[in-house]
Amino acid sequence: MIASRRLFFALALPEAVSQQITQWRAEQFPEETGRPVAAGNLHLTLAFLGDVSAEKQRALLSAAIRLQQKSFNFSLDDCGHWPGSGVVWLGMRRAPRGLVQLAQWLRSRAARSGCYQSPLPYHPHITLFRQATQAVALPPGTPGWRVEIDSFGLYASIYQHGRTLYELLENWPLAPREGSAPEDR
Ligand code: 3AM
Repeated sequence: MIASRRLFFALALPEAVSQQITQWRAEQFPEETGRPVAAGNLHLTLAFLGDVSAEKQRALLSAAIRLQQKSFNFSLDDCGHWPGSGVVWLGMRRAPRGLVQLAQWLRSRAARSGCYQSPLPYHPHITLFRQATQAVALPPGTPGWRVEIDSFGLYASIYQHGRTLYELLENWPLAPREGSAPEDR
């Protein structure tokens, strides 16, 4: 039997930003909002793959290594609540083209490998709380953290001793941006 793992492609946040986000979250949201995601688990999902066999994982790895995509940056200047899925999230008003292209490419590659992809439009976000099913008073704004992204990774989601851990399996660099102007791409 081929072992399968629950996998997803995602962007990691710089540790300093994750710490600032969790501090801001603790100041802005009451404890009863939901189950907070641990600072080390904050991430932005690009494509969820589900349970993937070792064989399919190999095919996805070799496809990802061929991907050519430039680095990009974004501001985390938006925040919202999806009561249906119980998620309070941090996101961006305007997603850079590089991010949307990267996610679309990975999602379509995943679909071709037989990984079901939700038909809902892709909304890049970082989950702050889960199980937030009651009304949430959202803060009037966010500090708008600016994040520079120069790599993406493949992660395994592992549920162990009542906790979810994300293990980075592989990380791929994105190509440097032309020039040094801090513009979105
Ligand atoms: O980035 P977020 O937190 O929105 O909710 C899971 C998490 O997304 C999502 O994959 C990310 C890493 O676990 N996820 C879990 N099960 C899923 C499913 N069946 C799923 N996304 C889509 N379909």
